[in-house]
Amino acid sequence: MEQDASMDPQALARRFPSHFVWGVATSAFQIEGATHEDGRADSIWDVFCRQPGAIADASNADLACDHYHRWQGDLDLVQQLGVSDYRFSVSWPRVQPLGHGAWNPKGFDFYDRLVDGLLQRGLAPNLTLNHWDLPQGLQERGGWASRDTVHRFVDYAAEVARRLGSRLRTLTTHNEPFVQAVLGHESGIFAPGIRQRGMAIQVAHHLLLSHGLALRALRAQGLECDLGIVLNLSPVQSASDDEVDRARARLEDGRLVRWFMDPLFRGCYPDDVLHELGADAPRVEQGDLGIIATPNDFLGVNYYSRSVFGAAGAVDPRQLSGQITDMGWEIYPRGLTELLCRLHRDYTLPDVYVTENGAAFPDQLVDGRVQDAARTRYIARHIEATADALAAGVPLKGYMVWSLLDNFEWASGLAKRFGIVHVDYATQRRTPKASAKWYRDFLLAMRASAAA
Ligand code: IFM
Repeated sequence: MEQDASMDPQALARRFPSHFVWGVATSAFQIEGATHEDGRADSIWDVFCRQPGAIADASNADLACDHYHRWQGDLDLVQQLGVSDYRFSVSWPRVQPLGHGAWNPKGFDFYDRLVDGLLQRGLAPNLTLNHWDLPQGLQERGGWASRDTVHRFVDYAAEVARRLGSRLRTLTTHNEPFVQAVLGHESGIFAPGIRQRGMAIQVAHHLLLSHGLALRALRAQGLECDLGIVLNLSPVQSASDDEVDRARARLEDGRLVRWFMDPLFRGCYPDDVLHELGADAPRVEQGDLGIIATPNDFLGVNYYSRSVFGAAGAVDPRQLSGQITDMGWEIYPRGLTELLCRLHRDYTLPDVYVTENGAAFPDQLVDGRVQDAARTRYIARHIEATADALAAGVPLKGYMVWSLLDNFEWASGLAKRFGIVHVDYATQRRTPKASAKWYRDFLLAMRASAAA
């Protein structure tokens, strides 16, 4: 493997404080399988997977990593990495099959065991309530486009917090509201597969509103763990200095970054995006923006790449630096530092975590090993970029790799592998890749430098 300075675990470890949080992340739908077991009902993604052509390789998540049955071995793998934290999500239709009405005790038993299993292994649980798998029962009542779903989410949040909250380190309301709103309701390439821009904007508003209301409800019930939200963010750059390119890049920054950051941290939607939306602007009731701006204990940032826009639209990543992952996303570690520093400059931030960062590559298992040098370099260089942001004063508290396991990569199906642990879907055998070994060595170096 080609080495560069950033890949030396010892040198990198010296750049972080000993209390920095290190983790790996997953989500329920992508790993659990057991989609029809112990009372779980359909989520919008189960239904979406059945639509011909929706999933690139025609796979589904019925089995995925079979984590529902293999969770103990998977938590052992997490422990062996030497991380302090594990980020996972609760499947709403597993614990409340229809998204309203009756709770499912067997569903809660699973998360009870999972959280206890983490604590027994000395791992801090970081729970996400909504990582996209809305109960289909709620979609049939209008889904996130309906204001009623906001209140159903608050009920769900309160029940999960009542049962599990005292054992968590952090609780996240939503993962990536942009993706749920825009890919799910504007481009329609994700569940529930709708193509209506006005609806997408209303969905985004309801996600944000439910976040603020849930925070208030959870604090009122005395929940003590840290509460926050996770956004997918990127620096959005202009293809040239031309004013038309710059204007388009600024608008796209508004759609991706400011549309979510401004209401959460300033209590308003950005004027330029509102203006451009025209009749598609969201219906906002009095008091909504104040609720959305309820203070967070933390902000999670999921970072994979930058975006570059010209007047004609997004620039193909292959025309940029030339280094791309299996998703076709450009490898641009410096963008993580740029993004975090910009957020720190433009907003008053709470604690910040990089809650997802990682890359898909077409890994091959050869003689029982996966030599994923490209992923190892990707992770090391992004940890280095995190250290640069920390040194610049960003209130960073942790970093988590996406993902622990190869898993169901949504509309791309099982073919795209993000794991630092390889999963053979035919046998369900797990094999830590070279990147997992590098991460473990880095975390050992972290411990050694903390002890020194
Ligand atoms: O797999 C997803 C995850 O569910 C949300 N963030 C991006 C990842 C890679 O596409």
